[in-house]
Amino acid sequence: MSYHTRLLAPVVTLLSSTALAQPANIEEILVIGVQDTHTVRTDDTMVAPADTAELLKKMPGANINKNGELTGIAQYRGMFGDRVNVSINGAHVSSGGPNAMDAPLHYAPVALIESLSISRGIVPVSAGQETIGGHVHAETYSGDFGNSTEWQLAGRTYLGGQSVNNGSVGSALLSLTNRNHILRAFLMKERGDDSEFHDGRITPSNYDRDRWDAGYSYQRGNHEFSFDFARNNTLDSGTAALPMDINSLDSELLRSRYQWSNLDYTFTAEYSLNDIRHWMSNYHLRRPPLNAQGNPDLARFRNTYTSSDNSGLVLKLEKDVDNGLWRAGVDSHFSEHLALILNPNAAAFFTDNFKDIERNVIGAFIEREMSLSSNTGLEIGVRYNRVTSDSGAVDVNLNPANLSAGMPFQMNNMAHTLAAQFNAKDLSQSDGNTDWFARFSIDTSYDVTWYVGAARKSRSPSYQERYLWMPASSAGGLADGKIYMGDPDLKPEVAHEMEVGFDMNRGRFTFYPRAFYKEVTDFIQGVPSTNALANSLAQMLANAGMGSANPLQFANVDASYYGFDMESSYELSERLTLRSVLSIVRGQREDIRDDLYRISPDNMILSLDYTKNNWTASLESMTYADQKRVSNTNLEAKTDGYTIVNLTGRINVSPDMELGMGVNNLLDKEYEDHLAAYNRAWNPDVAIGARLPGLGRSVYARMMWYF
Ligand SMILES: [Cu+2]
Repeated sequence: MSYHTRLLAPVVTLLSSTALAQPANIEEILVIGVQDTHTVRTDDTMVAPADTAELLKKMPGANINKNGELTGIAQYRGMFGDRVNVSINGAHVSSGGPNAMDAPLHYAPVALIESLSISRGIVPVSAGQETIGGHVHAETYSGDFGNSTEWQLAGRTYLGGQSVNNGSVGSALLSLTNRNHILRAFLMKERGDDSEFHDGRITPSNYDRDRWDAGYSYQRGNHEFSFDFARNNTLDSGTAALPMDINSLDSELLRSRYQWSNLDYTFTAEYSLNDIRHWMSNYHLRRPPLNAQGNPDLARFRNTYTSSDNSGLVLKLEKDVDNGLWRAGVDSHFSEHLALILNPNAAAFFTDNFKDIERNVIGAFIEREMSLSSNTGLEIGVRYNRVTSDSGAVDVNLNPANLSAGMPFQMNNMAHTLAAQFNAKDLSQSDGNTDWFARFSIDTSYDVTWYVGAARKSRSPSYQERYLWMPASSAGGLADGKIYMGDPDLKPEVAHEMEVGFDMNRGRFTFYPRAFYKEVTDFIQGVPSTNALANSLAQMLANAGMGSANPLQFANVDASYYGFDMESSYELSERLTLRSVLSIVRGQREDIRDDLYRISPDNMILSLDYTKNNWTASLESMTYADQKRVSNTNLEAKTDGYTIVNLTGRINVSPDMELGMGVNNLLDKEYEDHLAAYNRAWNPDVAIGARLPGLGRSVYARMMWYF
């Protein structure tokens, strides 16, 4: 793994004319900053799993809430889901499924990405619209312009396999380039069987995904233009932590970018359009629901169709000035969602889980990066977002007349009453949210740059939090086994955060610690529902073997997060480097005594890297503390600590070819992954409701051939 670092503010080179008709001279101004991102480049990092979100485990403060092998939800400093802004080449993808089976990083497969970065701590307001919990950025391969008019063909073949699930991935990236044009294409196929753990298999955890991309870039003079199209089709893929599994996720992703720049100005326009169609079911990959006699219980079969249509536009202007730069822009993200629950055994049965949902965000921001003196730098910015959301009128038919697969008349009547109550509410909502941030850094010499930052960030409720009208588990992949009710009148949550730290680069030693505190007012969290009708319907459904009783109702509460994370490295010798990453976070309610749900346990990575001529090897330990600070509200189970050991090696057999091999969980340690939720699918090896185990030993290999 390598650290690719960027200054807090980019190095700004500019022409400055001095007073009194002196000839103009070129001088360099450096805006003092600290390392504010952590990047993992896939060329330098061996990744066995198919899910890009797994890379987050290696980054300070970051982790993954794993609901399936292709269903990893980004977590940063305790916040996750819609609170963490994920961008892929600058574009934001709104998940097709209301339980985030296709969390945003689903659309950036490991074989396609060049790098994955997190913003450490305070995120500039230009990074994205809603960044209350942080910012993750994936960059895919796009090819490089040549330096003559000659056309050149270049490419990369990536083949990989792993033993834990007989998984394999094959991909090819091709580019035809000269100095003005890039034509590119990408093709990928990956699949895996059910994953093994120490005492068995996680069923279902198989996956299957096809992907192709085609793109074009053009540059001439001050202009650069690009256009990309992708189809990302996920087939049967298990998500044992959720009530259903993926049947299909068919998506078309389109993005386009134009940039114009001269000495003083850079103008960027980005547009993206995503179209996602998704089917899932509770019977095609996992054992279908059974009745007391052990026969299929036709009334409990469910399949669900969902869709997401979303588009984004960003217009941004940067101007270089004497002591830094100005940056201003406007952006929009519009999304539409639908989720329809069906029973394949009862044609008339349906539930509008979500109907004609809209959630639109229009924002504007302005930022300033400046050097205050030769050793101090400041970055400030402010953003305003207008968030509007709405839902169509919902309907339901539990098909009570169908004796073999319908549901009782009484339940149907209760569901109808809930729908009517929901439809009578004012569903159209709009919020005006103001965010700001400031980061100050001072180079104190002695190889240390101190840094302090503060921000106010907000997030409007998700469509699930506002418009879930019938008790159900469609809650953005919380996977706590609870069922939820939404509330259209929820207010946006607002966080105030502070961060302090320093960067030390002293010869062979680097050390980047950060401490943070974040207070969130109107934090959106499920609290025990007081809706008597919803509660009794949930109880009746639970008695009939569907969902669970005692739903939670999304509500505005108060919460806080604090913690510490750091990355550090020490060159023991020319060839040997010791690296470490430490992440500690606490998240708690401030209105009652409770901890927040699904917070990463304290963890530390220690790694010894050896490099020689054309090969490298790395021995790594990942230690997780027990997690006893759990959410009583979410009935969260505690987990014990553990250490797993990983080994990797890579060799450049020729300048064009690299072979890599590794073993994850070398000692085949049996452990519970606190962030992997609970089993919802029948399995002889894991009880329903038990925490899903961490994966067993996996030997994996990859080959990369560049041409
Ligand atoms: Cu789904």
